[in-house]
Amino acid sequence: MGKYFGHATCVLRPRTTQQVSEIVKYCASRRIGIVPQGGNTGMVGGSISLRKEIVLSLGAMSNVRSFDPVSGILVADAGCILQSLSDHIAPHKHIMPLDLGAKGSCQIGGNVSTNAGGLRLLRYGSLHGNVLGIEAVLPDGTILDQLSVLRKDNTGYDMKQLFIGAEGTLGIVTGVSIMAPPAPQASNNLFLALPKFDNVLPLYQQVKGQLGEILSAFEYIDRTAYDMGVKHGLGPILNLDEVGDAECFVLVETSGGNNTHDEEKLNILLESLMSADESLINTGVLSQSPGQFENIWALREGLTECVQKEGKPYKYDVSVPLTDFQKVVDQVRERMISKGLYGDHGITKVMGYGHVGDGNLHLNVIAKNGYRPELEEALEPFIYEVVASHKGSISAEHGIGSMKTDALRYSKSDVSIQWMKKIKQVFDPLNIMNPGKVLP
Ligand code: FAD
Ligand code: 2HG
Ligand code: ZN
Repeated sequence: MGKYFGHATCVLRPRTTQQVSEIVKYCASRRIGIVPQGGNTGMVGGSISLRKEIVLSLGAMSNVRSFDPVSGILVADAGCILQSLSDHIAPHKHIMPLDLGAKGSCQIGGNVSTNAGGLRLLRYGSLHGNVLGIEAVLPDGTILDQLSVLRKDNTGYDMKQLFIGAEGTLGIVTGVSIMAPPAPQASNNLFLALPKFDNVLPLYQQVKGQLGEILSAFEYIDRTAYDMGVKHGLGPILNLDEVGDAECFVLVETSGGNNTHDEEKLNILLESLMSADESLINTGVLSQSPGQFENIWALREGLTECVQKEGKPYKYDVSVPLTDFQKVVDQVRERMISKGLYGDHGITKVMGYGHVGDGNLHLNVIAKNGYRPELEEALEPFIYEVVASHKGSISAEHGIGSMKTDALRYSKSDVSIQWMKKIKQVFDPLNIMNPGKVLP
């Protein structure tokens, strides 16, 4: 993003958990701050050194420790890249329970530490359910071995849950045990253009009703984001004449056990949508080949990169009720217009895309000519206040990092923050683990 700049003077790349433990012991004895770093793809400035803390990069810890094709349980070093884990288990007909655009660079330890959501959450649920165990090095250097391969383990406090989404503030995750689901026999996708945003909710209801158990993703792209994607070489998925003045688009994916059955369901869905008297869609296309399936996904997954090409993005990853998705985007655009900050001298685009099925909106506000303090001041805390007024969350899946520490209070009560601080104090009394992140 060109927004966060690290100040580390030293990067260490341990190869074993034992080495991580020795480094942490050394740092604890001298009160040296440590920033754990995975693939460095996080979006909230969590993996950078704010005040010359050392960076501890997990990239050299990239061994798969075991995979059981019967249970689907995978145990891997934290530094394994998500895509390489997918490739490792693909021949055994399993997939990772999470998938995201950053899969070629992000690491499983980073995914767990940010509690990454992504494109498969609708189907397989969050990492809080899929991670069976972790191995971590605690802030005094002790190795916590909770690398369980058990589905059921009800023996008191479930400490691994604290590390899922802790963003490196409680210790360094060195190993992960995770449940990988069987690969679906058939995957298909459908891309739909909708005349207006108000149709998204009824469409979601209809899609859920007709596709039932095979529905695996329901993703949203507004018109501004779609046009930007096309401009930068993605798609176009649909014929422009048929798209007409569509306000937004939806990507529906199915993953099931029988291609004929799934295709039939999708065809019936598309037909019923097209032939309805007051159709919820302008047009739509059902992928006809693996290439087209990939193209449709490439448009959705490529938006983040296009945003970078378009200018400097202010990124907001929020949870709001589905009905309020577009309202939030429009409110922000109107504010920038009313403040005279919209146009080539300031903000050139305000757009929304995201995981509708999970109520997660990615609001991206683009400054063509670079970040400027007056732009940020107009956006924050305004956006956080809007989100709080919709009883939403200021971070749906990207975390808090260094970007949102002051905004935490919009989504967590004083009591919650107090207890989070107490937990931090118990684990890391010297405050050497990723200082300045998550907690205000
Ligand atoms: P980093 O960026 O290196 O670190 C992230 C945080 O975790 C930091 O606070 C760091 O200190 C900590 N950390 C990293 N490794 C460890 C470890 N081993 N132990 C302790 N702490 C650690 N996120 C989503 O949720 N859903 C998406 O769909 C999604 N799509 C993305 C698409 C793109 C193109 C990009 C660039 C990012 C996307 N993200 C998404 C952001 C997401 O948070 C990261 O991609 C990913 O989960 C972070 O992994 P990483 O290995 O890069 O971690
Ligand atoms: C996604 O869903 C990622 O594509 C990135 O979480 C979101 O670019 C973004 O704002
Ligand atoms: Zn996302």
